[in-house]
Order: sequence, then structure tokens, then C-alpha cells
Amino acid sequence: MTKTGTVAIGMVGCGFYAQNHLNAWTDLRPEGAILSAVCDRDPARAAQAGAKFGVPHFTDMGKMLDAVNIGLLDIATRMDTHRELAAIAAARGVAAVVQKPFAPTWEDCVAIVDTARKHKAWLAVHENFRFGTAMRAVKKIIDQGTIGTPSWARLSWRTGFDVYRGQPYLAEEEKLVIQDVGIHVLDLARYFLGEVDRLSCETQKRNPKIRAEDTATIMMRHSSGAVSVVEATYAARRHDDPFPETMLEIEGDGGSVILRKGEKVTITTQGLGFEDHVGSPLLSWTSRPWHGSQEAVLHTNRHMFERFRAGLPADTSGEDNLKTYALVEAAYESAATHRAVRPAQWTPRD
Ligand code: NAD
Ligand code: 89V
Repeated sequence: MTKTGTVAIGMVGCGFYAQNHLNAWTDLRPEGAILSAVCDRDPARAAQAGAKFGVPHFTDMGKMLDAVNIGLLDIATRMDTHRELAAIAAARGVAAVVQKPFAPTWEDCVAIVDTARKHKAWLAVHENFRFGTAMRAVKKIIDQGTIGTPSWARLSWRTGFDVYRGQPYLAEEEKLVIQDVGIHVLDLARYFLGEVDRLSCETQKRNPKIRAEDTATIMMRHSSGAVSVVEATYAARRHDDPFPETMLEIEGDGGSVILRKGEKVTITTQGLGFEDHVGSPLLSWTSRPWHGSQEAVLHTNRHMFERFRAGLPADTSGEDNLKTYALVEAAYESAATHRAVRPAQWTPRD
């Protein structure tokens, strides 16, 4: 990282998950990320966040940008507002990070990226699973060549945790498990095994009380020749539920790395097996079982802040996240047509 100095952070959306963003930005203040204003269209939530974190609060993002010189916007509203808010930021030349899902459709996502490019505005997506401590540890094991070249993987996110209590809107979504959590696991599959040539998907709706699919089983052929299986469900009924952890089995020509519940890892290399624990520490504001996800927010926010300040793209830039979102859309198309699908490709208009 080359640039130094501070960056004023503006938080848009002060709801359920944004509390983790707000706490993470507060932890990053000594490193130069200065939470400077919050905004929520719900006046009570805006006021509560402003009071708790000691910054001015607004109910309109435009008015916040008029009043406070924000360097980086962190937009943690839900996906139906991302295109509108990102367009406002881009038109003002303000850098923005938007939470996942990027947007409700591929077309919306492409429009957000094209608009940011048109205005030369820095844009990223807060896709935090790959920034988690355990995932970074597994990536380091792979990048060190410990298991050779990865050729097969199973990435499994299976829970019966009541996700609907904290996020009641999930029960009403027209597209659910792939768009909400499959998107994270598909991004991890890209992170560990690279880009995808084709994908097949089966979905199920196993909970009669919700509107959309709650279970997806996806198989992918990566450009490297590797094959991955991506699984996601909110309908698992298992003792010792791993929520919100992703289980991994990654095999290469030199060994394998298995990540189990509790962030326990088994590494096999040169015919020998090793056990270790790669756990996420508890922070002053994190609590089980969300602590790994919450800590991933801290690492993600640090990455966004440092890359923006250095004038570099984020690993999960808007353009990068289009490759993950293309897998989401391909999965839904495959489930609807019962055939393998090649993910859409985005090419810059300019
Ligand atoms: P939420 O409904 O609890 O909070 C969203 C907030 O945004 C609300 O308070 C709402 O009033 C506010 N808002 C909406 N439109 C606005 C606007 N135009 N201007 C200002 N404020 C506005 O939702 P949530 O559960 O916190 O989820 C928010 C996003 O975070 C979703 O996209 C969700 O998928 C994502 N999320 C990510 C993770 C993760 O990164 N692992 C986990 C949970 C949720
Ligand atoms: O992490 C997320 O994106 C949440 C989930 C319910 C999967 O925890 O939406």
C-alpha cells in the first residue's frame, strides 16, 4: 500500500448486518478509516446509529454527501436499493462498496459497473466470506503448494439455523438460497479454484413456510479442469450445526485440505496428515455463532479502505463480483432448464 492519510467513511443503511460494519469501521479508526456520518431512511435507526457511534446522522444519502466530505461510502442496504444508491455515488465521483447481493438481476449489476466506469468511480462489493480468517488460512495452504494443484473441491454451507429471525425478508424473497448465501460459496469456489466454464444446478424448496428455494446443489467445471460441488441450504437438520461456517474439502495432486466445524483443519501432504485449528478470534463486539462472519467484516472493510486509499481495485471489485454473480444467474437458469449452463461474460462498453 502506498498512500497514507485518513479516509472519511459514510455508512448507508443502519440495519441488522450494518451494525457489524459500524463496529468494524470503529476498530479501523487508528488505521485511518474515520467513520464520519451514518444514513438510514428509517429516522429511528439513523438516530440510534448516530448516537451510538458519535457521528452525524441523516435519512437521505444525498443530503449526507452534501453535508459531509465522504471519501468512501459503505452501502449496507438491501439489494433492491444498490443500483440507485451506487448511481448517486458514481455521479458525484464518490467511491462506494455495496453489500452482497450486488443487485437483484445480472442487468442491474452490469448497469452499476458500467455507470461507475463511466464516472471513473471506485466500486467494490462487500463479499466477505473469502476474507474470513479460516478461508485465508486455507488459501495460504493452497498457495504454498501444500496440496499441489487443486483438482476437486466440495464447498458446503448447510444449516438449520433460524436465519429468518434476524433477516425476516429472506422468507419472502423470490430467489433465496443461491442469491443470498450460495453467492458467497460460489465466490469461494472461484477464490480457491478459479473461473468457471460451465455449471449445473438442482434446487429444492424443503420448508413449506417460505417462498423460494432453500436448498441448492451445484456442480461446476472450472477453466483449470477442476470440478467443484457447491452446496447451500437453510433446511439442514443436524446436531452440532456449523452455522455460519463453510465446510471445505479441497483435493490436489499432492494432498488435500479439509475444513470442518469449529474451523478445524486437516492437511494431508506428502502422504502425511496434520490437524490444526484456524479459528477466528472473538472481538469486543463479536459473539458466537456470528463471530467468524463479524470478524470477516473487519478484514473486508480493512481491505476496501486500504485498496481505495492506495488507488487500487479491491479483490472483490464490482467487475470481479460480476463473475460471481454470473454463476448465481447460471445456477438459476440451469435449475429452470435442467441443463448445464455457461456463465455470462461481461465486457466493458468503453
Ligand atoms: P436490514 O433490512 O436489516 O437493513 C437495511 C437497512 O437499510 C434498513 O434499516 C433500511 O431502512 C435501510 N435503507 C434501505 N434503503 C435505504 C436508502 N435508500 N437509504 C438509506 N437507508 C436505506 O437488512 P440486513 O439484514 O442488514 O441486510 C443488508 C444487506 O446485508 C443485504 O444485502 C444482505 O444480503 C447483506 N448481508 C450480508 C451478510 C454478509 O456479508 N455475510 C450477512 C447478512 C446480511
Ligand atoms: O451471510 C449472509 O449473507 C446472510 C446469511 C443468512 C447467509 O447469514 O444473509
